[in-house]
Amino acid sequence: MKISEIKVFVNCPGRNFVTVKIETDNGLVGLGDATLNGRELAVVAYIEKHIAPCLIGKDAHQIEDIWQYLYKGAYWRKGPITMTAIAGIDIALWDLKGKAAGLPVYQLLGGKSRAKIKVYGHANGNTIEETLNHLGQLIDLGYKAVRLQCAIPGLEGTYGTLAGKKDYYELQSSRSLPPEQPWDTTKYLNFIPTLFQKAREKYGYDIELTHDVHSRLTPIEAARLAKELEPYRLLFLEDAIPSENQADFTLIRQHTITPLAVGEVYNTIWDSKELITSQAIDYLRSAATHSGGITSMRRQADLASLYKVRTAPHGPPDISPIGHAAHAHLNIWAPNFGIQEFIGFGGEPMNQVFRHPLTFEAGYLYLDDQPGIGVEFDEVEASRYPYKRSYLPVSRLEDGTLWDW
Ligand code: GCO
Ligand code: MG
Repeated sequence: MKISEIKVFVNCPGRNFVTVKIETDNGLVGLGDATLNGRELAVVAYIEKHIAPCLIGKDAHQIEDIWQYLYKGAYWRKGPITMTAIAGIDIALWDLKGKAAGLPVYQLLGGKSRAKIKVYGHANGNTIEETLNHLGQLIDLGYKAVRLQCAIPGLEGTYGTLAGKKDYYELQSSRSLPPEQPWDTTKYLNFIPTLFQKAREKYGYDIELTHDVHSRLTPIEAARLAKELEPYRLLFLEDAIPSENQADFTLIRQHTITPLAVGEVYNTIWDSKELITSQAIDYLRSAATHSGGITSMRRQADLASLYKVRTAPHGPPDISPIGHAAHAHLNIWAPNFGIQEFIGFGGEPMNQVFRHPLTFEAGYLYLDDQPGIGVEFDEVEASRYPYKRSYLPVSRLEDGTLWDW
């Protein structure tokens, strides 16, 4: 099964997605997701100009060797562009191997550890009341776990206020340049515990709740928030601080029993190694699409399992259905799977472009048995939706200082 062609597509059927298609000399096609929100074209160039020419003629079954060749062989290791490019290729190769074997990818990983995949949704709102109504709707849909985000009084446009807007955080700015949002830690810290207090008063303790700080606190501020949230028993507090400095999590850990989750901006096992081996976190949130594909995620899950850290893959709308399906295979297999972030797919035209094997029912995702990853990509339909430049917002303090996000 030799690689005969590698094509990369970048389209915007509602969101920008980078899709890798690998063709083989025995007529099979493998698909991978290489979408890096706001930096899509850099990954496209990396694959088209630097990777694809080296892979033509290689045996598509040699997934591990190709992974090592792209990681070690480039000399330049790690980083989101490199690791998203490797992920796009790696996921497509697993898809091909599954199709060649006539088996879903989870079977190649070792089979099912569970029948269905527990997910958490997002409840957002401009006010506590709006957020809690949204939470109520998700509970009615059967969600067992929900992330709560709410606009902070006095901080207009803070993220969390975009409920119902299909383009989510991005594509919000009419200028198609990064939108700017205000940030104030004091207002935020004064407000968030009340959101969770009210949620528990209204809905009790059976529904699991999480919160995403989006890296906006310092370690000691994060420790205070996590401690103040203890009575509301979060499933986890996500990205409490910027995550470059792994040792910072130990400081938070010393002060609180609120479980901690991190990893959506990580791209290799090295980024979370200290966090896992020192048991400073409880959930690892790296994504197949951004951290080297299924080959790398499998290793991360195995390392994490030795230290009782569970997986909770990043599942935002800026990962394509191919990336979500790759997670579903990993989640069905991983003995230490925790929970999957899932807020649904974008509807039309996205569903015309990608046919995927996932069904949501009563708080769980179900994965259809199909060979490979199980996603089909309609490239003719996709070509009707050209790439649109878009960015995540940036945060600034009132005095203009650029802040973490
Ligand atoms: C999450 C993430 C997203 C990211 C987005 C960046 O927890 O789902 O924080 O909301 O901001 O995926 O591209
Ligand atoms: Mg997050």
